[in-house]
Amino acid sequence: MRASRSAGRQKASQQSRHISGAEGLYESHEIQKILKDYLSRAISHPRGMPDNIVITVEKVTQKPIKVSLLPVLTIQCNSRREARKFLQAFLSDLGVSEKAVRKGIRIVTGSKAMRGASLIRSGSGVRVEPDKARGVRVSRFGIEKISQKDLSRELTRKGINTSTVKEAMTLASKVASCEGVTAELCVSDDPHYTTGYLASRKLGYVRIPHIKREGSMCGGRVFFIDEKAEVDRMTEYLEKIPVFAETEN
Ligand code: WAQ
Ligand code: MG
Repeated sequence: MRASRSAGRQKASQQSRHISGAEGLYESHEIQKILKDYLSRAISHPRGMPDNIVITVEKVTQKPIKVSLLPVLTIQCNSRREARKFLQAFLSDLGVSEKAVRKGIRIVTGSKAMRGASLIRSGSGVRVEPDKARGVRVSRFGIEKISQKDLSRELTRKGINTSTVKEAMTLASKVASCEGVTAELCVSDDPHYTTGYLASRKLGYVRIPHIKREGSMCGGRVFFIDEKAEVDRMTEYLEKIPVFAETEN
């Protein structure tokens, strides 16, 4: 689902502002319910009322690849300054250069809302996604039924059992499973949602409170990728290959 609002007098198809988006991988009997759910999300987003909503349903014939659901952890963080320090320290540990980190933070806290994610080379800090306005939109990811239940139980215990967290964890698990991805940085574009995350195969899904100021319209995602990673192959995997995350038992 993609909801947007046209900027000024231009038509929605020309220059438009991203309001809300969502995607997933579902069984055919779930479609009706999901469509209703996506529609209500589109028209009740805190970023505003859209004037254009596009919902696409595609049949997926390829069997989903199974990947591990990342473990979740929330760090104690009380300010944006602290959040920035955590990011710099964690990303530097993962081998991301200071230049790349600075660029990544600038993108996720900037005012240009993208629909998708930016790809940044971990060493040089060069930005390489094919479409800079749109970014790479991760799609075709879901969570295996039993794991969904296990996860809900765990998140309930931690007081964070929301679809926002579950969807973000599922998306992050697909991204982390992509060859060439070092880490993902995410800041919600919801002005009232101030917890973001840093995710990687090595760290897991690390939630960072106070990553942005309450009321801010900024938000975005950055995937830090290997210096030599093949962008076309990664984009194909992230956008097209069906993936199911599951907990390891
Ligand atoms: N693929 C790539 N980028 C995306 C996608 C996607 N499928 N969906 C969203 N983005 C980008 C886009 O630039 C958005 O502006 C930005 O990410 C934020 O998207 O554990 O809700 O849907 O409590 O606002 C984090 C949860 C929630 C933290 C993240 O993201 C927690 C969230 P949003
Ligand atoms: Mg959002």
